[in-house]
Order: sequence, then structure tokens, then C-alpha cells
Amino acid sequence: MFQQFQRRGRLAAIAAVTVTVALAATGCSSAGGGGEGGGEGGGDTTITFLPKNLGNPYFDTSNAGGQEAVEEFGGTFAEVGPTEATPTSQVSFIQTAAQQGTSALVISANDPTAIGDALQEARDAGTKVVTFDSDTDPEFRDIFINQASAEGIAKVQVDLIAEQIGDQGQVAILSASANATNQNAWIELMQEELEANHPNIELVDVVYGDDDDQTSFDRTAALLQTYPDLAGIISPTTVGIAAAARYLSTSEFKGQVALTGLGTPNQMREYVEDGTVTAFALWNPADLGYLAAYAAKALVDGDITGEEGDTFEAGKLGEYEVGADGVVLLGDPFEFNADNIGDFDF
Ligand code: RAM
Repeated sequence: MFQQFQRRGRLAAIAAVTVTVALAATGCSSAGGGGEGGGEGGGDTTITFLPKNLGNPYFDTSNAGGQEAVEEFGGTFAEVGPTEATPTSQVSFIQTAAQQGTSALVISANDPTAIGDALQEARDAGTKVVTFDSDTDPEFRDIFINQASAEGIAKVQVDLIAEQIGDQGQVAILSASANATNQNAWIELMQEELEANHPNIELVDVVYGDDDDQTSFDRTAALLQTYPDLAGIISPTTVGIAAAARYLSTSEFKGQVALTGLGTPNQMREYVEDGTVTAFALWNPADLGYLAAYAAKALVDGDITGEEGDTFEAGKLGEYEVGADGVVLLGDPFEFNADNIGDFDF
């Protein structure tokens, strides 16, 4: 498991460079409005990746995994997306991709319902819809590729903060955008886990950095000012945890206020090495994008419809089965710390 994860991490890093070059070459920018096709592939199956927002290394890596898969099966890969992770910022990109006749959309939703009508119109026009990373309400998509169970993702973060603060004291959550389906599901389960198993930890606040670096940085500063006794911060977003770590690393709170959550090893490495952070978690975003692309192809080819029990081949990852509510599970979250972070490159 460890070896496998490590190897995929390196592959993902190589692919991430490829997608960046492809985006620059095609002039696919972060501008709002209509969508533009990204990298090139060939073939009749066009798979359009639509992240929450552009400029987030997590999505650069997941989209690179998607591109790798699309190139393997001879389709055409595209990536479009908004600059801001707001509830309706993805709507125009969905509409444009559908008008251009994309075979499938692979989307991480900023809101469970705000993009529902646009997705339904796209489906009526013949586009298959795969959500990955952050779901919509199930009625608006064919399949959701879930990175790990929401319970597992919640528990690993609570376990980490409990360990880091001696299982007692005040903690706060620095989340992504307020409507994000994935973060909100994890926060609810973290609250339940804290209440059930950590009576001496008090969750004092949940704040939102909107998956924007500066906003997340400012929210961190405000939390530390508002709660002078704060023992720890959980940030279940790669953008949030990196911004919070940057703030803490040059502040008087470094090493005093614990920080954990979900981060990419490349963004967190310097903060683990300088002692700001001891451990955090994530899955392999490249595998997530890769699996989502293969699921999209299986839908487009009519091999599956998204019914529970449907199975499909996902290249190097092997066979996957669709579970209840059209959900496909990638695997388990993975913990990164000073002992292993040097082995990863994404
Ligand atoms: C951010 C995004 C994404 C989430 C990761 C952990 O990059 O909010 O949706 O899955 O963090």
C-alpha cells in the first residue's frame, strides 16, 4: 500500500507538469465566463474536468491524473474552471461544455444544489456527469467518485488533533467555502466524533477561507486573536491548511497552536520540516482524477449506468464497483508526517 501510494505520487507530479504546459499552450485561463478546452488528446470521447476553482495544486494534481487516464484510452482531455469557489461560479462552464458537446463532465461541486439545473440541462443534452471530490445532490449526477469515506476522513483529522493537543482544549475549524458539500459533510462528522469520544475538546468556531489563500491566511490570524486559549486548528482543505501553516510559521504561536487537516505534501513539507505542523492527512488526488476519468468513459460507452453493483475497469487501478447512491470509493486517507513526507512529490 505504502509503496504503491509513493509511486503514484511521483507519477502524479510528472503529470502535473504536463497539464500546466497544456493549459498555458491553449490559453486556458482562470477568467470567468465561457469555458475553453484544455489539453489535447484525440478520439471521440471528450472528458471535461471542472474543479472547484483553478490555481489549487490539489486540483492540478487530480486533473493531471484525469489527463493521464484520458490519454491512455485515447480520448480528448479538457480542463475549465472559475477563479473563485463560489456556489454558482461553475454554471457558465457547465453550460459551455455541454453546448460544445463534451461527452462527460467530471466536476467537484462548490454547492450541492446551485449547479443542479445546469447539470440537468447538460445531461438532457447527452453529457454524462461524474462528480468527484465534492458531490452534488445525487439526482444531479450519474456517479460520485469519493476519495475516502466521509467518516474515515473526519476521524483521521479528529484523531490527529486529539493526539497533538493531549486530547484537551479549544479547537477551531478553518474550512473552504461555506457551501462545499465535502467539507460540510466532514465537519458534521468531526463534530459528532468530538462530542462522542473527546469530551475535553471544545470546538469553539468554524470559519471559512473560501479555498482562497489570502482569505484563509486572514481567517487564521483572526481566530488566533479571538481565541487566545486556542490549542489547535483543523483545516480540512489543502488551501486552508497551507495558508494557516504559513501564518503560524512566522508567528509567536508556532509550535504552541497545533495545526492539522488535509494538505498536499509539497505544500506542507516546509512546515513539517520547520516544526509548525507534525502530521496531516490526504489521499492521492492523481488517483482520484484518474478513477473519475475511467468512470466517465464507462458511462459514455454505456458499460455502466451508475446503478449499484455496476463494475468497470480503471486502468492501472483495476476494477471498481458502484455502491449505493451511485458512489464509487477510491480508498482510505493517508497520514503524512516528518518520517514519510520526503517520500512524496505532489
Ligand atoms: C481543497 C478543496 C478540495 C478538498 C481538498 C482537501 O483542495 O477544497 O475540495 O478535497 O482541499
